[in-house]
Amino acid sequence: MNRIQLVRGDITKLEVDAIVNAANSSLTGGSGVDGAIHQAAGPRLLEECLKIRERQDGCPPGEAVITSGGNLKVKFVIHAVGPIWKDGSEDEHNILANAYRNSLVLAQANSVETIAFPNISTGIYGFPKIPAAEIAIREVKDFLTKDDSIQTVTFCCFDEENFDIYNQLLNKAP
Ligand code: AR6
Repeated sequence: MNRIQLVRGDITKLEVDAIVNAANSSLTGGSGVDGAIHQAAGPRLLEECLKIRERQDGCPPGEAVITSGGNLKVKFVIHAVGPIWKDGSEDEHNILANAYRNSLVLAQANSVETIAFPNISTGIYGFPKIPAAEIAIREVKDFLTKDDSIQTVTFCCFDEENFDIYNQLLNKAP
């Protein structure tokens, strides 16, 4: 089976071991997918995020932290912080790659076998969608070649534009 899957829709509806949240450094929730995840998971998620915040003072861009799934049908939510897009000269590409890689490292450390990602940074944070998808796919493919504990990684695209971009890139010859 292909270890990389593509779906279009709401990530809070997926039944996987872990979903990734496109969070911000304060870990206190927000709008976009962050808002949808906190809304669906219930207040326990924010409580856990606040405990992490006390312990380590938030989460810098490129890093990720893990909580339970609250009321969601997942074991974990991995809160990854992507870069805010400026003009591409502020290390945004590497920070985005780190956000994907560090989420996968956390997933692996917690025996996650199935994980779904939203399109981190391509909403409010304004990262151009095509390079963001190229980075996401590259990081996931690289990780999966070195890891055999994660069975499937699902890219969950909410908007049609991202879905079409991933569809094209994933169906291109390697
Ligand atoms: N399921 C899957 N994807 C979604 C959903 C959903 N329910 N809702 C939106 N998306 P964004 P960012 C897609 O703005 O750019 C928050 O306030 C959306 O179409 O959620 O990383 C945080 O707290 C887009 O493709 O995240 C931060 O402050 C993708 O999710 C800031 O926004 C990411 O869009 C993070 O900005």
